[in-house]
Amino acid sequence: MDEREYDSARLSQWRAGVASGFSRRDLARLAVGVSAVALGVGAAPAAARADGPIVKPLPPEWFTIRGTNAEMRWEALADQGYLVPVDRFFVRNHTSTPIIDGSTWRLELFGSGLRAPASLSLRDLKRLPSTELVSAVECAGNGRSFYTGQQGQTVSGTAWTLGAIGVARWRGVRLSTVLRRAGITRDAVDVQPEGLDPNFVTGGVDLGRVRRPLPVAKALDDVLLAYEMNGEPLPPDHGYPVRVIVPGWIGIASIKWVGRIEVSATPLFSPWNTQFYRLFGPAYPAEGTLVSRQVVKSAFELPWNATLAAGRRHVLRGRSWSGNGPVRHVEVSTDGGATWRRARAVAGGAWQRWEYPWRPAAPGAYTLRARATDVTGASQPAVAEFNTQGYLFDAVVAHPVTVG
Ligand SMILES: Nc1nc2c(c(=O)[nH]1)N[C@H]1C(S)=C(S)[C@@H](COP(=O)(O)O)O[C@H]1N2
Ligand SMILES: [Mo]
Repeated sequence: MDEREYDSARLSQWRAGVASGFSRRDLARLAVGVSAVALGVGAAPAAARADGPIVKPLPPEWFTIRGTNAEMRWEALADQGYLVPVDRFFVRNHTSTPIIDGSTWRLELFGSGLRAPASLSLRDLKRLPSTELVSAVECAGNGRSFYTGQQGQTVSGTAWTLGAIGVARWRGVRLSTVLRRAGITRDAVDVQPEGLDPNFVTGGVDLGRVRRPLPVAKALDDVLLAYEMNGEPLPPDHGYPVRVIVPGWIGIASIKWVGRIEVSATPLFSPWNTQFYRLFGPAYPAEGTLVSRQVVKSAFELPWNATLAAGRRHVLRGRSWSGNGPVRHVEVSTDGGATWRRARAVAGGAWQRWEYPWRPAAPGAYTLRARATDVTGASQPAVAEFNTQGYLFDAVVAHPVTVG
């Protein structure tokens, strides 16, 4: 499947009025903030609310709070294994974590791309053949603050550093299994999961439930309806009782607290594929470019401005990852990007762990850089291409440390 073709075909159908969901007029209204938009969001069961936006404890040594979100500090992974434990996993909430009763929860499937509507309980879902998958969930805005911090550019959105990513083991049922049993038709084109969290209201406009369409080819490929994370039932903040996991794609595709899935024979639109999660800017067409797949990134398992002893051998550790598949190699520079040497690969898969021995001779200020190349040959440039909403920051990040 060619994602660019998919997007441009849908855009022309949208202009021609063939698509359903979020209209061009809605987008125009949203852009000028005139009035509330009726989105035709159906009745979904009300969910109880927690006190704050996030339920789990957020100790400051592991997390930085950013509005309704919590970013993982990279030093929180320094003494950890391959997976990110639930207690350290970042949280990205458009509003707040809903408290859902798994015994009354149902997944409703409907739309013009199904032979008939279907409804499943959690027990029904758990009776279907299950599968396990180690996959990253990463926000499209991960690294956004470096557009400003490294490139001096102004972008909108949460000022994440590099901690809006986590890798976990997810267990659940393939979305394809559920769609086939529900009778997906041959003319289905889009599949849109929708969350049970509160409606997202921004700029005085109620955008309805968090939702974003997936092309049917991806939905039938490797997408999971997950009910377990690292061997435990999904925790409330990460989507209890069931969330979508879309390997390789930006975090917004992996809808949490999924309650309804629309399967459509006509293209679907939501604010999350028309306004948000599109690349706008001088390098992009006026209608923007849809974001689906993640880019290549690297991070050191060190605090920002870490202090390291001079004249001693240190082992710098880090992780690199890409939405295109495995990382092929990682290079590290400790001299401001002048010279690069290969890091030692430790363990690969959803992300690549690596280490690099370093003996800094003289005290002073240094910047550490890591640059990964993935299986497709995609690598990390010195400068990321600007887009107004600061998505997909793939440039090499200069990590400052003090040698004392
Ligand atoms: N229903 C719902 N699903 C959602 C979101 C949300 O706010 N509501 N946030 C999305 C975004 S933007 C990201 S990056 C991931 C974050 O997943 P996590 O909080 O489990 O780390 O969830 C996605 N799924
Ligand atoms: Mo996100």
